[in-house]
Amino acid sequence: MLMRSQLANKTNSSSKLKSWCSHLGLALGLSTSLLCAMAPTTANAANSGATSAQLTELAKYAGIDKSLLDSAITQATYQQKIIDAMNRPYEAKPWYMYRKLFITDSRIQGGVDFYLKHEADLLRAQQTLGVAPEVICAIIGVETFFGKNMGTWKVLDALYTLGFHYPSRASYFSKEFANYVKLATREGWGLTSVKGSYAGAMGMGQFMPSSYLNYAIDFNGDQHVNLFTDTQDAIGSVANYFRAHGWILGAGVMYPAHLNNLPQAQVNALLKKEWKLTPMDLIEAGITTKVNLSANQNIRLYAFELEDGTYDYQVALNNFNTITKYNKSPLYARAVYELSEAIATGYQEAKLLQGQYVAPSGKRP
Ligand SMILES: [Ca+2]
Repeated sequence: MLMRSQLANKTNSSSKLKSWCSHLGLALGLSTSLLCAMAPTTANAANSGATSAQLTELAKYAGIDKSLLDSAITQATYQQKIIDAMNRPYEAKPWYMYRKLFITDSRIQGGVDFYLKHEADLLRAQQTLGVAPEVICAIIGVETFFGKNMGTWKVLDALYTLGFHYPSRASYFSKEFANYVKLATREGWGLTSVKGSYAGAMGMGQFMPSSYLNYAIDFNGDQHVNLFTDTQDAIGSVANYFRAHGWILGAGVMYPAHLNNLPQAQVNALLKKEWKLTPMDLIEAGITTKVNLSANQNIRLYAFELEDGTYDYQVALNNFNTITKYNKSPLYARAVYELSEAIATGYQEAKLLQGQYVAPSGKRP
């Protein structure tokens, strides 16, 4: 996850590849290591490592003693398969294919089960952090299938390999390496004992070390932040990340847009406005939505490719933008949103069977 939002700032293809491989792996129930790291390993690729000056700089950045980094480096192992995975070309998938990977009956049912099982913590997250329970469920569902696929790489090896042997992303990953050492020291983890994705993302919500340090919280009061086996912490941490990135409880996420035969050139101009678009722009262009959008907000028009080659146009609101802070792909954000809606509906139905009516959450457009 969070790794993806940060990788997302770098617009090269490797972040997308990783994200895609991770997604595909999750969707197929495979680990990313199985799916995306099948190229042969070359031997002595790990000769060059960090310089002492570099480690001094990183220690200063992370606010830790350099000796911790020196020690960590000696425990890390270069993994050629991680480099291979990062280098594999990325092929963008259209929405109609992407959707099928994530909006599945098993993932929806998994989300309903997760919601029912952790209802009290999810509702507490909603009350104290202001984030919709079904969205927290959907994130954990998309990222790791509710904690089932959290990654099989040693995080130390992943961040060492990418931080010191992958020049195009070394600046980012070497900092994450230092953040990881800081985090592991704080939490009392053995450096080589923690597993994650091949990019070093950890736990049920796949937090990169910097996000773990900055946004993960102890939501059950045991003095540890454990996103691996402590579901309460995972729920609270995803909610806290969303809170910090502007989620508005009770506000809408996205709505279908009706173009009403607007010429394509004008549609393209509106797409290009990104988040500078306003509801007044839509009105002026003759684009309609079934709901009346509040005037005083920034919105964005997105086009999602359908199987027949046409596009499905949607108006995205602030909360959609917040989901893209977790992973910048609009496909990811829409998948999370649609999954969250399906989970919410399934939850209401399950509660009804228990004799309890739960009103659908009204959303202000
Ligand atoms: Ca805890």
